[in-house]
Amino acid sequence: MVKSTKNNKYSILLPTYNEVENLPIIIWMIVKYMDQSNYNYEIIIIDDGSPDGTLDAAKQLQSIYGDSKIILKPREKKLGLGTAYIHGMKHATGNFILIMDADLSHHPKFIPEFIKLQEANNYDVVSGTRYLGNGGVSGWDFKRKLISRGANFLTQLLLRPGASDLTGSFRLYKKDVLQKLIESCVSKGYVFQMEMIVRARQMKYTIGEVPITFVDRVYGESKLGGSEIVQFSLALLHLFATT
Ligand SMILES: Nc1nc2c(ncn2[C@@H]2O[C@H](COP(=O)(O)OP(=O)(O)OP(=O)(O)O)[C@@H](O)[C@H]2O)c(=O)[nH]1
Ligand SMILES: [Mg+2]
Repeated sequence: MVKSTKNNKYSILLPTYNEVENLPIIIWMIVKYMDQSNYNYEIIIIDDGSPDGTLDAAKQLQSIYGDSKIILKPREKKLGLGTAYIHGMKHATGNFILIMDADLSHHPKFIPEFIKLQEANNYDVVSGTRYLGNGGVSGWDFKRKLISRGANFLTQLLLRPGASDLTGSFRLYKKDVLQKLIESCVSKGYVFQMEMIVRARQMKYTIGEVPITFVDRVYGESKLGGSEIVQFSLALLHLFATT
């Protein structure tokens, strides 16, 4: 029996803030890998009023690839990643949602691996992981590695979520599952990804993992600061106390 995947459609959510250099490359790569595998998909770009002209670049890309492939759902100003996903999901026509960063840290070559693993096991969620098998990070300094490892380690210790990469955001979800997860999540910012996967486990959703190599952004500025670290720790403690 050959399982048909023809009815599946993948909505790829790409939140952008000042990604004008990265956007054309990431779109080109997504199209390349999705077309190669013959998947049915759409790319939804949620730009939050980037001052660098990301939206203009997105419009040009839309005129190249067509408006059934590239969908633009911009917002006036920077409102944060959590709400960007919700906003994008509202307009998604696929039964699966793939979330990834637009800064080339997440390589589109992994998307078909996510999809194949999901199909093989009917997983509710497939998460990219830097902490299993061939996964890893490249271009991070010691401080950033320590923070990421530390956040993962602490969360593993306190919450035992049963997934190896908690702070990553490169993930594939069944759409209805993502909807329920987002509804149940209270945190905003960096910690949101961690809460999503912890809740997924609590709600007894099945999670598959694909080792990914994560490459630090080359263009644009990093936004991870001290306040994010504080927020993460507080949210972790909150989850620990309440779940
Ligand atoms: N729409 C929208 N996108 C955002 C916002 N903040 C970040 N992004 C995008 O979300 C993705 C992840 O953000 P990043 O800035 O790369 O966050 P990070 O990977 O934790 O940190 P660095 O890569 O080191 O900057 C990127 O595609 C950003 O352009 C926002 O407020 N709104
Ligand atoms: Mg990034």
